[in-house]
Amino acid sequence: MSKTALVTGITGQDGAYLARLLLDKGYTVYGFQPRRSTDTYWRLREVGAADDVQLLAGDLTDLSSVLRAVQTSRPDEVYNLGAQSFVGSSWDQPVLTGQATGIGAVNVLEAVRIAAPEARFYQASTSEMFGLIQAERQDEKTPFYPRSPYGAAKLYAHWMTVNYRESFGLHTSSGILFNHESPLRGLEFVTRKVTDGVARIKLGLQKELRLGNLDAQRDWGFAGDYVKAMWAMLQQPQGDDYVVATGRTVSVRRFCELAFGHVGLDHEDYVKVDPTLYRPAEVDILLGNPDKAKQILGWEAETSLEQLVGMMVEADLARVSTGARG
Ligand code: NDP
Ligand code: GDR
Repeated sequence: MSKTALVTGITGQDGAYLARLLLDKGYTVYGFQPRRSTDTYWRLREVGAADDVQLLAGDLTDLSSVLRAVQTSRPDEVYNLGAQSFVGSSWDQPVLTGQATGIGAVNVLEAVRIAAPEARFYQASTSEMFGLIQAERQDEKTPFYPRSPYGAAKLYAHWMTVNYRESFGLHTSSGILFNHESPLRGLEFVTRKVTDGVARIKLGLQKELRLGNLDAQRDWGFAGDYVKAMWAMLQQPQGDDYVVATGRTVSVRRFCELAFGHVGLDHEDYVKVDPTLYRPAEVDILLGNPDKAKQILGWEAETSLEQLVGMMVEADLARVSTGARG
């Protein structure tokens, strides 16, 4: 019999790739979706999943709607991807971030505990929880020291995921995912801001690209690879925590060099540093150790940074030249 999954954050980057993956595996897929006044389905359309997922309206901050979604969908697996996920906005909206990103996860855990205790639960945890803690490579045993309201809210959700496993015996897993990007990434995140800027500059629609801290280093992978790790975690006999990363880190400057270089331009001619885009506190370097994911889940990043940059720049060139949304 086919399985049923409930995915919060289904209209986001990872939600779209995960929906596609689950549909391809024969799942019935329900998406939990907050009401918005504008169309938020462009990503689901891009992966050809918009007509195949069943959407349930609600908000992560509203336990009654989360509970109803779990009761209606009767899921075998619940993926909690919904969140206020932009670190930059989290200083402007710390309370909302705490409610959606922190309490929201607990609302989903509670709904699972009440209405579907046999369901397996995935929490979208993050390398931002490591924050200030530098290690040769950050792994499941590295301590946490979040540096933003977002990181702190995610850390609460992470520990609640662990606690619901240990206290109530629920099958809960926390994927500590490092940055993952794609042509479906939101424009506010630096990689997509860069590849969209490269496309506009190449096509003569923009003259320069203003960025903040170019020295920050990130372990960037491809979102399409990372959703496979989420699914693999829920196929294990026990819930657990896993770091998911590529094991390679580069600076924002180097990302710019690759992206501009892809269309034969020199980033130094176009990138301008704008100090107003610096954050109140920065996470200087993230570099993950995905050995446990490889050993237990058989998961490895399949897409190189160079392939990822090429894929994103090409998608933005096509989008900008046709005026397509995204
Ligand atoms: P996105 O920002 O693209 O998607 C977030 C999703 O959450 C959207 O569908 C959004 O809906 C939804 N959402 C926001 N607030 C609420 C709310 N109050 N109630 C219900 N839904 C809500 O994020 P990604 O796809 O990139 O990331 C998925 C998850 O993984 C997030 O939790 C993120 O924090 C986490 N993560 C992401 C990483 C990355 O590099 N991408 C790395 C590690 C963790 P809408 O668009 O309508 O607001
Ligand atoms: P991050 O992603 O904060 O790592 O969170 P983001 O792309 O926003 O920033 C990465 C680094 O780039 C620097 N930077 C800029 N960032 C943005 N957005 N815009 C700029 O103009 C700019 N210039 C420099 C930032 O300072 C930072 O150091 C992402 C999100 O997906 C989280 O939800 C997720 O948990 C983490 O990745 C892992």
